Amino acid sequence: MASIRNFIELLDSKGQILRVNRPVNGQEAAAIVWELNERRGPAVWFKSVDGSRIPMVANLFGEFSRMVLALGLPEDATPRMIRDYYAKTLRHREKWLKPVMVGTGPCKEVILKGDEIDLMKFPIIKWAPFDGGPYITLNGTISKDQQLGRNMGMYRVHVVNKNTTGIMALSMQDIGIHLARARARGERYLEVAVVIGMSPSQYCASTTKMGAVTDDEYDLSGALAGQPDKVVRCESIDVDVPAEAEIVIEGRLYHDEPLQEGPYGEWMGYYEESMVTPTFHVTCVTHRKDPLYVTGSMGHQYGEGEVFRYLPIQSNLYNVLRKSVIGFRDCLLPIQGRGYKAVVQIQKRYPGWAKQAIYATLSAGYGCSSVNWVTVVDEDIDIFNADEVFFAEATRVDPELDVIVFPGQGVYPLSPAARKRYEAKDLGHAQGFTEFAWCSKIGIDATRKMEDEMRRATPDRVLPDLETLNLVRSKWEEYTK
Ligand SMILES: Cc1cc2nc3c(=O)[nH]c(=O)nc-3n(C[C@H](O)[C@H](O)[C@H](O)COP(=O)(O)O)c2cc1C
Ligand SMILES: [Mn+2]
Repeated sequence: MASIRNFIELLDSKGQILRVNRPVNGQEAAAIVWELNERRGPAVWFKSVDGSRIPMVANLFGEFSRMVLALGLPEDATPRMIRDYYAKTLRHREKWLKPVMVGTGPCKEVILKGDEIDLMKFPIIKWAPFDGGPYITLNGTISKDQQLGRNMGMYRVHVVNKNTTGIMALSMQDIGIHLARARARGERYLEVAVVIGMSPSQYCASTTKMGAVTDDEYDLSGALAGQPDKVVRCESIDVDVPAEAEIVIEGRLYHDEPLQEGPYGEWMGYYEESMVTPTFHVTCVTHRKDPLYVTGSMGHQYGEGEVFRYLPIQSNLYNVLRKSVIGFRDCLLPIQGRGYKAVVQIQKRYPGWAKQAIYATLSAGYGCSSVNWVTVVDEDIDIFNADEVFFAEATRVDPELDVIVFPGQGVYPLSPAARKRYEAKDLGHAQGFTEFAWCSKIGIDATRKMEDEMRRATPDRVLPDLETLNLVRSKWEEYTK
């Protein structure tokens, strides 16, 4: 799928887009998207939000079934199959496809500079009632570094006025690394393009922590799409953007202009306090002649924030743990855990292996740095079934022996449980911006215990005689008539 329009057509053909033709305000649009998430409902196309003449499309990716369509997988694919496909595509770098540069594209049909620039003409809404302002929520934020190459990432964008925004460019994210290097070179700003309405594979790549800062998200996008991405050079900056995008906002991100943005209702279901971010000054806006403003909501368990984060973070954790955990079978960040809780399944053949799995999971690296709780279970526990994980935690844990609490450490700044958040004084690469929080971590060994684990062995589970159970099941009508 080369563009978001292809995806919208596909969803339309399957009756997966709700049309809202009456004009609504931003809070009504947000409430409709929330209700659609409650119902695990379709995507939505709004003709006019907050009086804008540009339609707003939301919730395109807010359900696993639509993510399956976006990635061209069989329609009955489970979240686990989607994860396996994504993890494999990330591993098989030899199949990644380089983008091709083209002269121009639909994203350049309208070019606006100087006084013509007005972000307010797009239906960029305030999503939650106590948000600090309107946010661009789904984007590819693209920049370039002479040595490291191109980068695309999804970072929240707080719109302040018609040509100014904040961008949450943390120093630990690739955009932050680019910005820090610009600062070290003595430059005041980094050239950045915020792209809205990209192809599904570009959106996915934008949310993915690649193997290295030098990896180009376009290469992964090409592999996911099965064809190379087409990119065009921006008008006012030296950055390459998807030729078939709906809207491109070009500008300069200033590291010496701190901006107090937020608060913002985040993916995990809480308002995260206001943050200090660099300031983005828009130099040019280009868009299609009839652009669609593509966006999504945060905060709901089944909203786009969670479904989008599911794929890359699950896949990175899986790819790391399959190499580092002894007896590894599977892992999951259950959607209810919002990225903070991991469950790891192992085949435990020696005493203490579950503890090793705890250490490995909490050391899995940046891609999974939000995890502050890991539970390890055996193969008889279906980790995709929260009831079973709960059962294991309740019945296989002697807290004194099986719970390990690790001291506080620096973690991703968005963490409702974190005891404190920090604006970096001067980390060398960042000054004054909100960069990290402080939180401890916990590991729970919920595997069945062996006698060699300093106790009596976990008793056997109660199950009926399996032969008889199968017999009864196969002749149910006869037994019960
Ligand atoms: C909907 C959505 C919103 C996100 N917003 C942010 C954000 O505001 N700040 C951030 O650091 N990461 C955010 N992320 C996570 C990043 O997109 C992700 O870590 C990605 O790997 C960043 O790109 P990079 O690895 O090239 O830096 C968001 C992810 C999703 C799915
Ligand atoms: Mn990156």
